[in-house]
Amino acid sequence: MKTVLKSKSREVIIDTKGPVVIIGESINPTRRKRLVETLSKGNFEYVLQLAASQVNAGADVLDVNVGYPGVDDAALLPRTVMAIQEKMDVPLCLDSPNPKAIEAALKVVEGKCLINSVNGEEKSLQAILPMARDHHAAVIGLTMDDDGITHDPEKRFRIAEKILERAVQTGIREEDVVIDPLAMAVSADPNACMVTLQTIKLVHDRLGLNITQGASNISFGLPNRDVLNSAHMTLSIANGLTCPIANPAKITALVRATDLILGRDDYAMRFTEYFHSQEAGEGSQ
Ligand code: THG
Repeated sequence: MKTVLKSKSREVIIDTKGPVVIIGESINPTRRKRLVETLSKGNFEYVLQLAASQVNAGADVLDVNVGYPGVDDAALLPRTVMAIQEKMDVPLCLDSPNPKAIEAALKVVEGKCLINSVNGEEKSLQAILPMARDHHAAVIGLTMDDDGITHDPEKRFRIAEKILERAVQTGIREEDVVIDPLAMAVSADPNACMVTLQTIKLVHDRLGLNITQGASNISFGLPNRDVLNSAHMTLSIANGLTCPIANPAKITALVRATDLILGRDDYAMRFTEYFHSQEAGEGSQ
């Protein structure tokens, strides 16, 4: 199954057979106060720097999240999208729980973006799915619903199935639904990663859809986050994860290595090219 995303003139194909597509996570104000400060003043220099450094480090798509207490993201998200696409030719993932912010950003985004996100709640399905259809966007479906977050992989799977059914009924193509099995902090729940890994496998085996996750979520509150994120990333890819939202500066090398091991990188071309590009200093900004 192939999900095609587009910027002004470039196309990124997320294929369930791989190789893995990296969605850069860093345009996100969580612990990045400077991002909100600069954006609120209409200064887009820092966000453009985050965009360029992530692309140089291996991001294929950029997640754009400007949500922060006190920020009107229905106004700020479209302005940020415009600033990024004026300088960069890379598909975007519009990240907001606020349907009004998504709608405003869809009006200005070029190409075919990924909406982040819809979930199984009735009001979310009704607000987001028609927008995705009307703007020919792909959409991430979070496996939670009106009952909240379940810790049973079979139940998360059933929510994924429901989101897919509703999307198709609305007029969205099956390949434009990308499922998020919910990656949560393993410091808070020792079983959190296993539930996510099992959900990935069920969605991969039974629905054959592309799968994303906020991969760095799992290591919140723990030391040595990079090692934990890397171990979880490899296992997730082996189970069917195809387009993680992650920090490319920290994860691209491991993703290239995993694709190579899984037989998705003929003659180690992508693996080798990545190392040469980083040696040449592209990733060091
Ligand atoms: N699913 C979907 N979208 C999501 C998430 C998800 N969007 C937001 C989030 N979760 C994924 N994005 C991030 C962004 C940053 C971090 C984690 C997840 C992060 N930042 C470092 C920190 O907080 O310490 C700071 C900077 C860094 O080291 O790069 O961890 O689950 N669909």
